[in-house]
Amino acid sequence: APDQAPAQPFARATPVTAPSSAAVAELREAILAKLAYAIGKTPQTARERDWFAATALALRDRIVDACRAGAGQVPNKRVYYLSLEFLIGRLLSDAMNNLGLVETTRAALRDLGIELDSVEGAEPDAALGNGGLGRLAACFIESMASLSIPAIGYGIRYDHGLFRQSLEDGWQKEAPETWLAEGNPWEFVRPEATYTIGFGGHVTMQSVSEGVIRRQWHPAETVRAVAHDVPVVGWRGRHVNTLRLWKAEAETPVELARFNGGDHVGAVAARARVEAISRVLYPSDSSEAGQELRLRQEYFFTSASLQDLVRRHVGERGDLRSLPDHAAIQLNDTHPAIAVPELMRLLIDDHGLTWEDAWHVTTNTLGYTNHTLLPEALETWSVDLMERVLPRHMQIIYLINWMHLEEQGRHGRANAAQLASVSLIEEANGKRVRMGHLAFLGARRVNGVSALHTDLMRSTVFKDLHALDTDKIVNKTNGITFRRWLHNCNPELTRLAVETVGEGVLDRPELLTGLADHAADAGFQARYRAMRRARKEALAKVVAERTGIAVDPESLFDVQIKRIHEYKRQLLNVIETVALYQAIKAEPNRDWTPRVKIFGGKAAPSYVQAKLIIKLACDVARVANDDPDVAGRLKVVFLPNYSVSLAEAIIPAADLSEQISTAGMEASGTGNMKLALNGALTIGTLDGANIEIRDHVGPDNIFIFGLDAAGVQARMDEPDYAKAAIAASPRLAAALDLIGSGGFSPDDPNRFRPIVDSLVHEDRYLLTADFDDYWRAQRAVDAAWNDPAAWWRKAILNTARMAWFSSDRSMREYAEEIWRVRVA
Ligand code: GL9
Repeated sequence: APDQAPAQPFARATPVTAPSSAAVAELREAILAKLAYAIGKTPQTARERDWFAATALALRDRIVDACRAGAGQVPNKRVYYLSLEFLIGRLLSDAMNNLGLVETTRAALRDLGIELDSVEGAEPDAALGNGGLGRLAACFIESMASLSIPAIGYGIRYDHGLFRQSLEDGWQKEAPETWLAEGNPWEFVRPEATYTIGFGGHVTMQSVSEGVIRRQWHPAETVRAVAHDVPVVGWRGRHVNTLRLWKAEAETPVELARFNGGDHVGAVAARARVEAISRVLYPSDSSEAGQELRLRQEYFFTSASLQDLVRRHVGERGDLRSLPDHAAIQLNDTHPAIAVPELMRLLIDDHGLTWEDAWHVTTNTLGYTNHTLLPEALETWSVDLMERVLPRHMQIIYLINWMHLEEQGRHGRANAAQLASVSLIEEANGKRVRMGHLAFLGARRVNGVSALHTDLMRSTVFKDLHALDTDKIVNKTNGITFRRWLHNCNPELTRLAVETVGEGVLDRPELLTGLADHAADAGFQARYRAMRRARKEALAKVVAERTGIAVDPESLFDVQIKRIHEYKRQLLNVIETVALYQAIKAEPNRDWTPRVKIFGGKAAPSYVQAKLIIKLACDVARVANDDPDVAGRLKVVFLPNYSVSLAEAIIPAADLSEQISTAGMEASGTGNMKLALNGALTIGTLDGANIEIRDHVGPDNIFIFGLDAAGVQARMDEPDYAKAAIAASPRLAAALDLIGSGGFSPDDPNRFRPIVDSLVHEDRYLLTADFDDYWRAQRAVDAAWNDPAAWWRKAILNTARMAWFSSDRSMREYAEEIWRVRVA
């Protein structure tokens, strides 16, 4: 299929000693047996997809073997990672690499006349997430397995993951994604792990003894949550964890009486309604307009996961009051924040604990990670909706809030403004439950995802809650798994690292620092450049196949890949592209640094402005790519259907990494880490983890520009700041004129007026304020590129100094300070 991402065209570097012929023969026979008996095909009738399924099933057996080797003893403490999103991508290369079977598998398939690359290419991405938040969960699950931290990831088994994006004349079109269309060879269905999830109904009260009232929820509607387990094998196959994804199933598959009465559609209508819960991933990045189905999804997977872990604890330990000693439950953003009242409900209503005991257990078991401070992304649910869908939970929330506000009074903090700011209920526009506040109160630790973001949590959104308990908020800077984002996606760089600093680097990324000793070495630089060259040629092929645009691998590949969002400022990059286009046309004979601007990313389907920005990038691309005046100097590419596997092809080929969000708005970023690790130099603002990346790679090896977070706040208070900035920058004004007057849209000259108008009149993301400094930084990039020895030294130093950003480091920090579990 044209939008399937390419498989890696190069041999992986993991220097497993050449596979023994016995191991190859054994795996070959295992694959053939799967092909025959599990798939029902012969080598003659098998398609690539069948070979993929047979290979995955054969490898899954090895994962099960690894799992059984470690089975038997009950771990002292487990981590439960609750996340509405797991953006996994493909699993085959992870599994092969972590089992040390890449070369064995390649040889086994080659014996059968099949190329591993084409088999890898036949695996669909598991795109059960939108972006950074979901991909972080996938990196964390892999790291926990690699560190042998006993963990279960809990999420939803969406039938349809993130939509497929196509570009029709530059306009984004969405189509359903169908990763399960041909089954999923990695998963085990576990019908014995099925739980009943309720919605709606009413709550009864019953006096059980003097002063003790038992409340019982009687839901009006129920749905079954059925576990589907995907085993996650860690590095060197030492440990296997489980990703448990819940599928919604109706209690009654068909209402037979209605069916027999001739109402064939009505007979399955109720089923369709409840099964909608796990049908589709919500394609929003950050904000979602309080839809009931979304609340149902959140409660569905949270309740199933808590019921599951409570049952396990009771089976293993008996008394639920010891739950905090044996379980750490991490809430990935507020999506599972309903866990706070749900755990209270299970402990009190179902298991008879007192309120005090239940609150102690809850607040010593839960942790909450915040991933954004953007106001539109902070979840709130209307009290009306909550009372209708989750009446018992609403009672518990009110009681938690009442006790919390009482306590404020006892501490003499009872002024109205303070109480309003720490209350779980927001009263501004109709009563709404603040899910961030709820998660904050219910958790023992609350964490941000970069140093700056955590500081901003303390000083803005959670300021007053923070004052009540200054130990609660801690920082845990994000990380990325190097197995996927270096070893699997960049075999040449991995081979180079292994040959330079030794094989131990695969286990201990801090050994990468040894590369710094070779950063100025001409011979080493040549090999590093050869790596990049190979990757750029491979990407150029992908670009040609997908877009028909020819790009020259000699050019600087300037990459911005991420969700399309105004705060991420793809528009700043596009406007700079326009200004560069104008500058080249004005002075065609200057020695311009040849650049290819590469964009990739999806816009939420309802996000009109983001879709218009995609259209603008595509229109600018068409005009610039057709203009002989800039040929050889500037190319612009928008790669459709950005995905995890496309990222794996782009990142090792990038020379420049665009991380240009408005300071204070990108909580962390993780693409910034992947690109810098692979040796792309960052052009970025002092936002999120960019600041820590600068601290690690050194200020000379990164291009920083623009206002910092404090500067942004100050500028926003100035009247008409955008008009003033545009007036002061002829270059910006000229670029905006060309865009606004139809220079890139002669068929519809007013098409981009809304974009220009939003900048002039509002510019909420301070693009005009940062434009000139961004231009300056881009020209500094040009100059640096023209000094190859200095450029490649910087690139190598980036790779050498990014070790700290391994998600293994993040997981060790969570384990020690939040979960209190031992890591070997
Ligand atoms: C995000 C932040 O915006 C990112 O800066 C951060 O790196 C990740 C992971 O912590 O979380 N929060 C958020 O809602 N999204 C993030 O990427 N959005 C999506 O996942 C689409």
